[in-house]
Amino acid sequence: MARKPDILLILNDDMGYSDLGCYGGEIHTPTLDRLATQGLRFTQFYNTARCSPSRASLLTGLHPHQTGIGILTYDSGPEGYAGNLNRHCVTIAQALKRGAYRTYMSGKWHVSSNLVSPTDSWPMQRGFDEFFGTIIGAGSFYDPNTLTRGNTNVEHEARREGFFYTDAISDQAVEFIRAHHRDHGEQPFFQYVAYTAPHWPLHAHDEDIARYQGRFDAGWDTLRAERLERLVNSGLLDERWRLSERDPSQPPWTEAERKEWLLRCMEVYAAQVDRMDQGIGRIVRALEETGRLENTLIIFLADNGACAEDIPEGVSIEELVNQLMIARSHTRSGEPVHIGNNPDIMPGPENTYQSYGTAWANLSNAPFRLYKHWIHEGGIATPLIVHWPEGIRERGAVRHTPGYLPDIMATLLDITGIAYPDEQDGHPVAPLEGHSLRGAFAADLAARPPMFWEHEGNAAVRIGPWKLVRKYPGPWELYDMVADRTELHDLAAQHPERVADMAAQYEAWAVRCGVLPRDKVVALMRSQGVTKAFWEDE
Ligand SMILES: [Ca+2]
Repeated sequence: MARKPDILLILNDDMGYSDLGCYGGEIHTPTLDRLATQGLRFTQFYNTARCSPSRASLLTGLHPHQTGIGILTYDSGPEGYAGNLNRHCVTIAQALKRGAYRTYMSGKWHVSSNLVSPTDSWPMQRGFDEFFGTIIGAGSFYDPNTLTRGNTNVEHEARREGFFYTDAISDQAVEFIRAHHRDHGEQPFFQYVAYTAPHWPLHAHDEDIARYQGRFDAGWDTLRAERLERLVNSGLLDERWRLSERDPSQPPWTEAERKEWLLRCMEVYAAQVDRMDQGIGRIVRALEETGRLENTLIIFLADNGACAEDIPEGVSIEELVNQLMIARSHTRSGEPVHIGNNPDIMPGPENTYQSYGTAWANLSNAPFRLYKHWIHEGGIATPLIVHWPEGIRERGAVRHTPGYLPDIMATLLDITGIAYPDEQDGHPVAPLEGHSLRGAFAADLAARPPMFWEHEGNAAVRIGPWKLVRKYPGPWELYDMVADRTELHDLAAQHPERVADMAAQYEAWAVRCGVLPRDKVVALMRSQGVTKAFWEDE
């Protein structure tokens, strides 16, 4: 029997559908472009709209609420919203270990509420043989909080000259591959590489930022139209789909103020993605040099759509630094960090902490509507690149088969021939929710079961061409995704019976998976003394 493939699962953080070069964007991503032209690009793959829920779903093949990750990882919250990966799920690492895989992780975890002491929801207790990365969901790229190796805090490792988290994640992944090949070369490996780029704060190197000087000067309106044109020309999107309107809260580019600062924000964002691609290049090279690339299944995707969150000036440093642990008050050399989107301060260096804001996120998600947090296409549509020379015959093809995060576990088990367990460490495990996409490696699949999403009351169900979607607290909207994937023509009024049927299927799913209505979540959090949930700001 042929050796089981090595598996490299690469996830990044808060990136739009059309940012990568091979998905119509301006950003220089030669490594991902190469993987796409020698592998497959999926056009209708979906995440779960937010960091922690997406990671929980990706890792377990379940829906986030089933795993204890209803919203994020704060430990205040009712059943199903506990903020810790619970015992009724298994991770891909735990499942693959049953098939003699060795398992490695480099990067962001973000499915545990305890950031300080190891718990059974930390990576080493969830099937990983080796772990280097952060437990928390965001932070300085120069000096990340909760930097951990195994179960030990190693924040001191960031104090060395030249440390940058994106590079550290890449270099660790390379080292894991080389050490595995040297010490366990006959065994297959699973490696999960979870970048924090390009999540805020906007941190990047001058040389990477310089590459984008002038690249975005045409402004968001022109660039959104150009992206759609490239996506259509490359066969990823249908020419019938119209560009969504510019976000109504944002001015036309011609009327925008503080353009020098605005451009710098987008240039730094691009540089963050660029730096990640450089690192993926080193990882792919390590696979080539060890002779493992041909039989490595590489999967790349993003955890949610681009993020429109502003980091206001005057935001509480106490909250960000001490309570949430997602920022540092001072640089490693002792300078104060300026937190907030102050247009007099150019983002990039360690003493800044900014985000690129709504208008650029609107570009990142072009041609779709809305952002991270919402279940409209801008929130959940992600690039999905699959590369596996020994397992995929076609080169550079595009697949329109819809899929979502629980399908990744199902696909990996299908390919490796490993059974999904019904118990782990004595605890019963919920049945797998995903469906294998292995068949789509050869050709588009004809049909798939319904897909469901919920996050903060925003929700959707997709059945065949129909998508029923709700922006909390608004009513259900209905879209024909074959005719109108950019969600511009709400057909709910024309199809009341279809709306009622799909809404009923959604409600049944929500009850089965432990989804609580948003007002109930808020009320329960209030009753536990939480005066304002972090996610209510957004
Ligand atoms: Ca994210």
